[in-house]
Amino acid sequence: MSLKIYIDGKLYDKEDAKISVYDHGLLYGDGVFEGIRCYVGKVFRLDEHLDRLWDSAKAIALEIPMTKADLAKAVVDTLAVNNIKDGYIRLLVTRGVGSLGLDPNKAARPSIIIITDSIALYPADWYQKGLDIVTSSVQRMPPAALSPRVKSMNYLNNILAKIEASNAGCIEAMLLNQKGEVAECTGDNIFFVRKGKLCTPGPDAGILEGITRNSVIELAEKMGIEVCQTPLTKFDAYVADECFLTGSGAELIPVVKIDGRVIGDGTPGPITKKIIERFHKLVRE
Ligand code: PXG
Repeated sequence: MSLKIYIDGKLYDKEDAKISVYDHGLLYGDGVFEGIRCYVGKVFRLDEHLDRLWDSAKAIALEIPMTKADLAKAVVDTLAVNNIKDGYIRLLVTRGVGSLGLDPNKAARPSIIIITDSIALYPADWYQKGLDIVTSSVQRMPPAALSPRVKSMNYLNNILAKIEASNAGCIEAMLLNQKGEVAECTGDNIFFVRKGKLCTPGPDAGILEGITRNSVIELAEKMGIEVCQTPLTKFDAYVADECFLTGSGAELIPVVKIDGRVIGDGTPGPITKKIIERFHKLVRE
C-alpha cells in the first residue's frame, strides 16, 4: 500500500501528493515546518512542536488555518492510516498558492502538509564511533536579519554549511554566530562536557531552541548533572572532554573530532553515553 500524505484535509497517495508551482513555499521558501518523531506509537513532545510551529508562523505573520488540537489530531490520524509506530513526521505550513511576486497577500490560504515516513538517521556506525565535524565559514543567520528561532522553509544558511562539511569529508558542520560564538550545527543543537559540567549555547546565541535540546537539559538536571547555557567559543569546543549533538532527526549523537582536534580520548564520553541511554528510555516512556 502506498504511503498516504495529508494535504489540506485530504489524504493522497505519495505519488499523487503534489502542490502548485505557484505556492509561495516553493517560490520563496515562505512557510514554516517541524520535524517530529514518534516512538512506540506515541508522538514525542507533540505539544511543544505545535507551540514552536505556531510561534514560527506568528513571527512571519502566517495564520495557520486550523486549531492546534485539530492539527494534533490530523498528525495522529495520518500516522494511524500509514500504520507508523516508530517514525518521523514532517509538518509544513506554506503561505499557499499566490502569484509570481513576493506579496504574501496574494496567497489565498496557507496549505498544511503532513508527511509521515520512516527516518534515516545518520549511519548507525557513527552513533557508536562518534562524528568528526568542522566549523563552517558560513555564519548562522543573525537574529537581526532573520531569527533562527523561526523554523522557516528556507534552510539555505544551513545547507551551505552542510555543503562545506561534505567538502571537508564530514557529515556535519558547526556554525558560529556573528560574534564568533558557537551557535549550533546545520540541523542539530550542540552540547559540550567539561569537568563534569554540561554546557550548551543559550537562546541568545542565535539558535533554534531544539525540543531535543530542552529535553536533554531536563534529563541532565534530573540526573544531577550541572547544566550551563552560556556563550561558548571554538576554544571551548576544542578543549571539551565530550561533545554531542541533539535533534529530532539525529536524536543524540556523539562528536569525537572538531576541526581536526580530538575531543577527549576520541571516543564517545561516559556522560554522553549515560545521557543517550536515558534519552532512549525517556522517548519510550
Ligand atoms: N537546530 C536547527 C537549525 C534545526 O533545524 C535543531 C536545531 C534541533 O531541534 P529539535 O527540535 O529537532 O530538537 C534543528 C531541527 C532532518 C532535519 O531532516 C532536522 C532538523 C531540521 C530539519 C530537518 O534531519 N532539525
